[in-house]
Amino acid sequence: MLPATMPFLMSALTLGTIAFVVFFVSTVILTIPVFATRGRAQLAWLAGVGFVLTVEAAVLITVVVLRGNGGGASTDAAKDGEPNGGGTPSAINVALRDNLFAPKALTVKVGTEVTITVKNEGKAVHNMHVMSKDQEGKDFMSEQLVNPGKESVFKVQFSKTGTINFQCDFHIPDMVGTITVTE
Ligand SMILES: [Cu+2]
Repeated sequence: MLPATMPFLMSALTLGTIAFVVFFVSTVILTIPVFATRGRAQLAWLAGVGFVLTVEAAVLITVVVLRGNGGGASTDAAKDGEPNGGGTPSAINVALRDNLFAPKALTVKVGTEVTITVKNEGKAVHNMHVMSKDQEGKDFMSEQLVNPGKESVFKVQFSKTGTINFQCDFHIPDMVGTITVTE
């Protein structure tokens, strides 16, 4: 939300500032006798101001549109890369999409309780079902049905290192991923 709206606000402010400066400068210049008294010079000046403002507005609108699109994409990319690098997170966010997990490869530390927040960013119903029964004696999972736009929070904790599969019960075998449990 914030990254998408900030460029727009900044651009709107920029446009407002430019309009104000041009208006201010116009007011000053029109008090100069040569512009105030001779109709042609004044008209030429006003036409110039109008042209500059129009170009500025067009440029800024283009910037807003481009930044809006780019910003959205980079926000998603950042979410995909969250925060499962080399660390040992105690909280992980996973997006549920149509039909994939983002990210689909998670890493957690053995013995550490990790809170997983899944958010359904798709249009279909999804869930996250961690298939740890063989290793841990039980599975972990989000709410059975996570509706579009909704979140579900659950905790996982593993007592052994290894690799554990997870899935969306509605979209196997497409919507799957793995949790690597490290030392
Ligand atoms: Cu699904």
